[in-house]
Amino acid sequence: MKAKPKIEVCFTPQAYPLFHNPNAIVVVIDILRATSAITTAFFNGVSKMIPVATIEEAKTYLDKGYLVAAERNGELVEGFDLGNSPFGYMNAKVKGKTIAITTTNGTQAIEAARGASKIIIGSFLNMDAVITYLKEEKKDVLFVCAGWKNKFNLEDTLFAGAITHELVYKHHFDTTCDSALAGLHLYTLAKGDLFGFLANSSHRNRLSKLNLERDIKYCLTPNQCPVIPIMEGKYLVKL
Ligand code: 3SL
Repeated sequence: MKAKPKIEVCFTPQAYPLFHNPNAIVVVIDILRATSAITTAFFNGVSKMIPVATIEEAKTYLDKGYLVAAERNGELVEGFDLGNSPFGYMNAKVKGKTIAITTTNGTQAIEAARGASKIIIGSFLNMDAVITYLKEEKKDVLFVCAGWKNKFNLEDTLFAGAITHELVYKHHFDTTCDSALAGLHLYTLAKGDLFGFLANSSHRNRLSKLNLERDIKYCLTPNQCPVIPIMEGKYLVKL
C-alpha cells in the first residue's frame, strides 16, 4: 500500500533547514497579516507580487517604478506605496499590477523556503482552496509559519493545525510531527472563537495598539478569497 503523505509544521523561518523536504509542498503562513494581505491582493486582481526580504531590495523596485509594499513592526515604511493591511489591496489601483512586497516576518518565511520545490501562500482567507489543492496533489506538506522575529506565534500555528486537522481526519494524510500535532490540538480548542483565543497573544496585542482590530478580525474570517498564490521563480502568481 502507498505511504500516506506526511505533514510537518515548522514554527519559525529560522528552523526551516531542519524541516526541508524536497518532496513537500511548502505552505507559507503569516496570518497577521502578510499572507492574508497577499491572498487578498490576488483576489482583488493583482497580477504578480515580488516578495523581498529587505527594505533595500524593496527600494530598488521603487526606483524601477513598481508599486511597492513595505511594512516593519506593523507600520507602513515611509516612502512606500502600501503597507501590510489587506484593506489596502481592496482598491482599483492595484488591479493588474505587479507589486513588490517586504514585511517583518512573512516575506522572511518565503525567503527561508526558497529551496522548496513548490511554495504556496496560505491564510484563513483561502483555507478551503488550500485544502482542496493539497488533497488533490497528495504530496507531503510542510507548513512554514512566519512567527514573529523567529519566535513562535499562535495564529500561524492555528492555521497549520486547521489544515492538518482536515487532511489527517478526512483525507488520508498522516503526521507524527509534534508541532503539527500541537497545532491540531490547539485548533480544536480555538476553532469556536479564534479572535477570543488570541486575546492575550503577542501580535493581536501589537496590532490592537495600532488600532488594527478590523484587520485582525478580517484575517481570521475563513474563505473570503478563494485564490492560491504560488511562487514561480521570483514571482508570486495566481495558481
Ligand atoms: O510580520 C509580518 O510579515 C507582518 O505580517 C506583520 S504585520 O501584521 O504587518 O504587523
